[in-house]
Amino acid sequence: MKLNQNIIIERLKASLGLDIATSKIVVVGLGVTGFSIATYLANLGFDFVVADSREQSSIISQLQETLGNMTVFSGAFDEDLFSNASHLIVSPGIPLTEKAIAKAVSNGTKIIGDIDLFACSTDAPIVAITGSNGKSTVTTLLGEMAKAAGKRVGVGGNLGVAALDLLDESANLYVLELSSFQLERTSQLNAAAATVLNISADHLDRHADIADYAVQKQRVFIGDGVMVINVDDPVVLDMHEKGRSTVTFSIQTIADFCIGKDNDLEYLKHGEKALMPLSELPLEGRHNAANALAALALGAAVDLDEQAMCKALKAFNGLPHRMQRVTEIAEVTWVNDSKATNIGACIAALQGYEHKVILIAGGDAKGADMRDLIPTIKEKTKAVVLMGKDAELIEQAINGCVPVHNCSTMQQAVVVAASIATGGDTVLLSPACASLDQYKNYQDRGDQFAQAVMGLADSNHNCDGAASRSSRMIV
Ligand code: UMA
Ligand code: ADP
Repeated sequence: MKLNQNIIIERLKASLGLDIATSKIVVVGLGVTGFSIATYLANLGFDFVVADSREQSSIISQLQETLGNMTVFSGAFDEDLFSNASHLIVSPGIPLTEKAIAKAVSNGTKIIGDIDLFACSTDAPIVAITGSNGKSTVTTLLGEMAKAAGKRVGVGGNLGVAALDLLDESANLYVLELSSFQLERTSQLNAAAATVLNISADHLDRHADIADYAVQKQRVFIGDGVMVINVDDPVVLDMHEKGRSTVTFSIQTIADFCIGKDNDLEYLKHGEKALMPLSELPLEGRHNAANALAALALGAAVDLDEQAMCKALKAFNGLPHRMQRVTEIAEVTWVNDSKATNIGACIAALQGYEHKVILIAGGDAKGADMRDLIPTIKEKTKAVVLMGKDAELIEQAINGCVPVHNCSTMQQAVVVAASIATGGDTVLLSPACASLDQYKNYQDRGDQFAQAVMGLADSNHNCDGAASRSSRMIV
């Protein structure tokens, strides 16, 4: 449900001080979010200008084609422009410590984000999902559950489609994935149900420390909606506010949504009720059982039908680049977990294996302490192949506890991993780092991995017919 324009305009004024007649607004950043903000403001009749630090961009002409001739400042941010504004609506990728923004704040300019605008523009319930890992999986899964339960649901946010682009009069539920960057500039979110899935070190190049990162994540609970709490994570458990309506989930202990055993068979349970056998969950790994329970708990908090949710769960095969089996060549399984852009995701991936794997890791560590990986690397890997900007940092942390091989390209890393692997092994790309030092994004990194692996499959096919018979394409 999208509200009528006059109501939205009134709410923006009452909640955010955005006055259609007097506010001086600068939309800062013109990517997916900036474009959605500009379109939203223009449709409501607000005057505003846009600033983007890139000198030239096709998105500027695209914006002007869509919305008519509007003022876009490109190049270094103008301190006077920002300080003279009443409001800066800042895209998540732009740090609030940016000099021109910090100066404007000290002059009394207000900072808001797209999620604030979104929250003022609908009365439909919002489910808000954040955490260090699992956000996209849980958001997509819950979207599927909502559809199965007959909801007209808008699914997006950090997942890809900007929240404001989801606004639709016919929607009766929104499921939003929210990042710490979005949350740090949000004050109006009053989600019907919200969760912080887990906290592990990430984005420490943008946040002062892990405590600050967790505080920004905690903002997902602003308001009085249902708190969905992962009782297995002590940092998350600490966020619980007494007196708030709460649903808990756990893969380790008893909770509202948890795992129970009956005749040696494990079940996903709601209270005493067995919902479905864990074995019917198509997603691999214990962490995905936690994701399934989180989605069930969030769905229950907004009254989705349980049977419909379980049906969606059984049909959900996961997202690409997350623990995705690429292929098997000569009895070696190759797995693409390129979306593991932090330590927590890499640890979860490794812990899902009962045997030792060959790990391909490295990239931009974003300020994280790589020593946190070591106990799991010791326990779960037989060798580590390293590449990317912070390879040396990881090698120092590993300190010889398992064999390390250094490579400069993915192609090389795959060839080296193949030379170490023997029948029955798994080679896992789970980098524990962001990809931007060497790739366009994590998808590009995952695609290059899959391509290099398929190249091996081809050469295997060309030189060994017998080996090719055991080479099975799974993607
Ligand atoms: N820009 C500047 N100066 C800067 C940095 C950026 O002018 O110093 C400009 C860029 O030139 C560009 C615009 O700002 O024009 C980009 O804005 P943005 O980086 O906020 O990116 P968007 O395209 O608006 O995409 C954002 C999210 N990106 C980030 O948070 C970095 C997308 O999440 C999200 O899907 C989208 O909004 C819709 O909500 C991506 C992401 O990587 C997937 N998120 C991080 C993550 O998941 O780890 C948080
Ligand atoms: P996000 O959107 O938070 O980055 P994704 O669902 O895209 O989360 O998964 C990102 C990475 O984290 C993948 O490598 C995935 O295997 C791993 N992962 C997913 N869920 C969890 C979880 N609950 N705990 C730890 N790691 C997880």
